[in-house]
Amino acid sequence: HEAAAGGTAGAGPTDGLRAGRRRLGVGMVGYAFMGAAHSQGWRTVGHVFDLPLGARLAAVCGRDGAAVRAAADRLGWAAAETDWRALIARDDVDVVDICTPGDSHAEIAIAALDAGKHVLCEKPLANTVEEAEAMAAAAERAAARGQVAMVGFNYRRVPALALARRMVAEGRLGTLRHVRLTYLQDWLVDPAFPLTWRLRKDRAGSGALGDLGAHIVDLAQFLTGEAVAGVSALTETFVRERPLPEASSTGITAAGTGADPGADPGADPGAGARADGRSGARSGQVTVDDAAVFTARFPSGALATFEATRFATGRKNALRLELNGSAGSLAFDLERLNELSFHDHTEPAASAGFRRILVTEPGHPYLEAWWPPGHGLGYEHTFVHQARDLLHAIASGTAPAPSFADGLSVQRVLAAVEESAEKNAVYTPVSGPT
Ligand code: SOE
Repeated sequence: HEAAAGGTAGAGPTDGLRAGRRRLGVGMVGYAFMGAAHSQGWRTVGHVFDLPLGARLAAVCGRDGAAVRAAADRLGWAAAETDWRALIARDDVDVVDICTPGDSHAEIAIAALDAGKHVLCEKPLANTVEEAEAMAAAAERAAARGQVAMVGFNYRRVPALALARRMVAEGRLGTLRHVRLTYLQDWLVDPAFPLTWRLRKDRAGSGALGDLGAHIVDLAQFLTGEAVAGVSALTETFVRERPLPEASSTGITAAGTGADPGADPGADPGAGARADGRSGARSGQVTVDDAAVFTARFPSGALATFEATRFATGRKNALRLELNGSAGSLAFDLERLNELSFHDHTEPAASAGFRRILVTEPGHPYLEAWWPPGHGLGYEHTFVHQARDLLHAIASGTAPAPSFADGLSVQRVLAAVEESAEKNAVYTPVSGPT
């Protein structure tokens, strides 16, 4: 499956790959929001980092021939395919990058691994624990053959969060007591927002829980180095019926801006679709949660709280977290992603307090290759870092992080949250004498 060596004169756009190093062919399935973000990562990685292996954007795949060809031109892919099986079978594809809704992750990932390809799969890993288990088993079999399978929890690659992990591992926070994470967005507040794939359980697995909650569960486990041991949850669907989407509607936009991986032309109405007698407009049932809140316990005894919602007006992509330990605390907000707040509790109380670390120094994770201090990175850089880490894992033959096993562990937490919410063990305050 080897593609042209890097640095060959006349072999297309050049990047920093040293002569003689191999360039892997990437084949990507899905091409809207996540596909665009991943494309940016693959296009850029070799121009920024000194890599043991390069990447070539070999082919992109989607069902609509004209649309996928346009996407290939726009995003920089050498070829377009309309059948993911044909993409996997290509000799010039070494890595299969899955950017589709969750209902196709398992089938594509397992087929790609069985065909000898490395795999990068968007989060959440799957729609069910059973699918995630099958994927993790396929990844384990493939690892024995030297293949790598990684799940796309890209926020691990925000430099400030990689630094937070380093500080926790170094013991800068002492014994962790509280782990507090929220992931807040507001794009579903309008009840006229259409019933796109992200609102359908058969396509997305769950709602805010799998879309946003998966990120914060992964981050909590990544930052603490511990697996969630038990959860207690509430979920709610605030708007239970929505208009059916137009052909151009996508996952998080009402009309086709091309900004989402789930561009879903010809989406079928889904369960519960009906004709509205008054307007003639058709609507359907929302079959996922709009919000999930849950508490959790870590084996060390630390307590955690999580909140995931698409109904937090004014919050666009507010992934916020705070860790409190016996020796200090860390706080982070994705809407200010170059900053990490740190309180060192070992300092004299008179001068201690939260201070802002500007995470743009060359000694900070991933920053050695970017701009001078203070110039800052953004959302898209996390996908460049993801591509970098995957290429390093392939080159060194080491297990990638987050692995499919990590994705499965998140999936199990999501399933436990759903089970807890269904059982609805809510205790009513007992009234007594006033
Ligand atoms: C939409 O809610 C979304 O694009 C998620 O699907 C992504 O995983 C998250 O990073 C940003 O928001």
